[in-house]
Amino acid sequence: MTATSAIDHLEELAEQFRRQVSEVTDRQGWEALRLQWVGRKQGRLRDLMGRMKDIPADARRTYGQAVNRLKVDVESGLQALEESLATASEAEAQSDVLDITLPGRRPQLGTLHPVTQVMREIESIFAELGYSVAEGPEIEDDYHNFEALNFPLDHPARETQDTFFFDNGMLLRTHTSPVQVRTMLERSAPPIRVICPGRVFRNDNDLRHSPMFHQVEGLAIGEGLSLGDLKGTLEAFIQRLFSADTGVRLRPSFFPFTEPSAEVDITCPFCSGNGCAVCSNTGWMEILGCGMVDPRVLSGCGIDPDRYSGYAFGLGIDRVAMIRYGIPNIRLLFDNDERLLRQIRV
Ligand code: 2U9
Repeated sequence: MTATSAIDHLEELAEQFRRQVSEVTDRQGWEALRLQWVGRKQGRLRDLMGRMKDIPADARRTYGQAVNRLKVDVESGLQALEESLATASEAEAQSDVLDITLPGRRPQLGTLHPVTQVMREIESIFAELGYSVAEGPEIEDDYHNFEALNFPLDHPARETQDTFFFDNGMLLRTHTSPVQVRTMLERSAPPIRVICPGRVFRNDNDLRHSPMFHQVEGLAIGEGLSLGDLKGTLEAFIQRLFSADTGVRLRPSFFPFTEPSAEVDITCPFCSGNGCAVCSNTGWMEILGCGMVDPRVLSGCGIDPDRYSGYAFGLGIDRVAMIRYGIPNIRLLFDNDERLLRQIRV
């Protein structure tokens, strides 16, 4: 072997060592590599030093220096590999430690929004009373939102201060009543018993009003339905939603779509009707609107008012959620602030 080819061979060996280092994954592999290269008896470096006598005298110095460089590279490579294996095994050992005295980690659970919780509860109460759920579009036309419900052309709700209109005359529904209109128009005949939950929109924004809020409206149509049936249904509903001893009273009111119409108060759930700051010491709280469906609305929706009668009601779900959870400002419901959402779990 010439001196030049012996030195080239050393470079190949250095490359081979680097490859082997990259393949070692554990302490045993490291030990085998160490023996192969720097072992006292059969180590490759010892063997390379032994070949010095075969190198021509004038090249021995260069060859010796090249073997030394390889030796330094191999030794430092082995040392670095040993350290990195030690660090990795320490990390692995630590990750494997199971301290059974540590308290368990409770997984973070999401929750339904308070409005959704109340909405589901209302749906399930009415399901028990024989009502099904109907839904409809949030973008409506004037006919389904106003005309079919007997709103006069000059009614203030038809003004842009109260209703969001699109340029093409369509609008964001101001109540879920158009869903009942659609239900009556679609069904061939009564009996009808539906509740219509959903988002509604009004051009209103203050501490108690949000431009988007949630309503549930209900409608029952059949033969011989009376104001007594309406009151009984609402009492059953309210006493399930609040408590069995909640008092209910109807006060005369006016809506274009019902006649007679009434506002419904319940005894204040905070003071059981004795008077407190929440109910301004009256003992009562307004919660619902209701009435017997106006015969003009029935006939406009294809139902014979001489044969059938019906009642309807509506309530704001957000308001119920605010009363139930003591939330003072409607905007808190829609800010998605986790501090509020975390407190309200069922
Ligand atoms: C049809 C016929 C009648 C739905 C009704 C109310 C009374 C009512 C308000 C409660 C609080 C709206 O969210 S709120 O501001 N609603 O007072 N709603 S009767 O009457 C209907 C609906 C559809 C075809």
